[in-house]
Amino acid sequence: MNLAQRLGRIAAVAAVSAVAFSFTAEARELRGWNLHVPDYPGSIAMEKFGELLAERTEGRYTGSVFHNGQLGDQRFAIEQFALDGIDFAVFSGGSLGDFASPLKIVSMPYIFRSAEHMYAVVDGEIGDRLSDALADHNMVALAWYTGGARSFYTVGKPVNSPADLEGLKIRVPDAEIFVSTVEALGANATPLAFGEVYTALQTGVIDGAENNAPSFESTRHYEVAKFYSLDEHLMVPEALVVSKTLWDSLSAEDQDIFRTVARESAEHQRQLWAEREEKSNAILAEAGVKVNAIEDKQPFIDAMGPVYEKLVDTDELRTLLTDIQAVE
Ligand code: BDP
Repeated sequence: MNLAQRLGRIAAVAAVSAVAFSFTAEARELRGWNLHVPDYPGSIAMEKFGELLAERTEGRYTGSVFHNGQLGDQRFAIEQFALDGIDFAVFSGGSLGDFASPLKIVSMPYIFRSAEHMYAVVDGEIGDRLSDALADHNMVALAWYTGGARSFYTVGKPVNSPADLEGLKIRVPDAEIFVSTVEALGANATPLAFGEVYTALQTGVIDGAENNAPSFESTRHYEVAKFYSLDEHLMVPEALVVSKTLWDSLSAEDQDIFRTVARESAEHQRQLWAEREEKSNAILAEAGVKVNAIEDKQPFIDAMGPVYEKLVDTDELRTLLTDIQAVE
């Protein structure tokens, strides 16, 4: 889809939703962008955000989630916030990092010691700093979902060390952190939209990609890529954001409601995530995917020096990095 087609689609979607859902004069139907299939953990949690919002505001605000990237790919959707084309969304910290550099830091390779460490960082004061950094892009981050840990999946052979990635064309999301990380590991990073990866794998345009198990499974990429090598190079938090224009128009009471239901939806997403990971792993095993545990991740970690040198390039970002590392 080109830009004009996408804008046309957004306008059409907006018109339909305005007619279908405006059931009282004051009711405001919020449009939510989502990349994933409807039964994905984040998709269900976004729906829950909309439902809770309708319940707690007694129908003054309702949410309608457009799944499967129907409203455009991620970079395009992020840009839409500046134009008030989308009211809420869940975006990858890695993708947001191209717009607001602190988000890049929270998406650096091997930055978190564990999922608990990531939650402690984004749920605390640092999460507020990240949200502030998004203000210029007309977004407020209300809560954080987990994006799991991303690892490589390949068509031809497993990956045991960075040397195995040498010369391979690996699809990455179109954002600097993903490109830099995968290139530092020796592969040819190939940015492509999420929805284009299946065909690219099938036609041999790429040799592999990288993602968490639920995305690898829900996209059915495993039908083509039969090796999943768990180096877990990126653990990327995902922000549930609302438009700042909308946020600034809310009363203090409504802001409280929005924040509370966003946090409840994130709680739900994190629980669903653990269940979906298990289910995805079972589906992958059933489909004959060879999962490669990679006991020694040190060579992957050691290769990340240049990524840190290149991207953590201001005092503000260096302080943020140290602060993230200091969180217990
Ligand atoms: C998924 C993330 C999404 C990314 C996508 C991708 O939830 O934000 O954009 O991977 O690889 O896991 O494009």
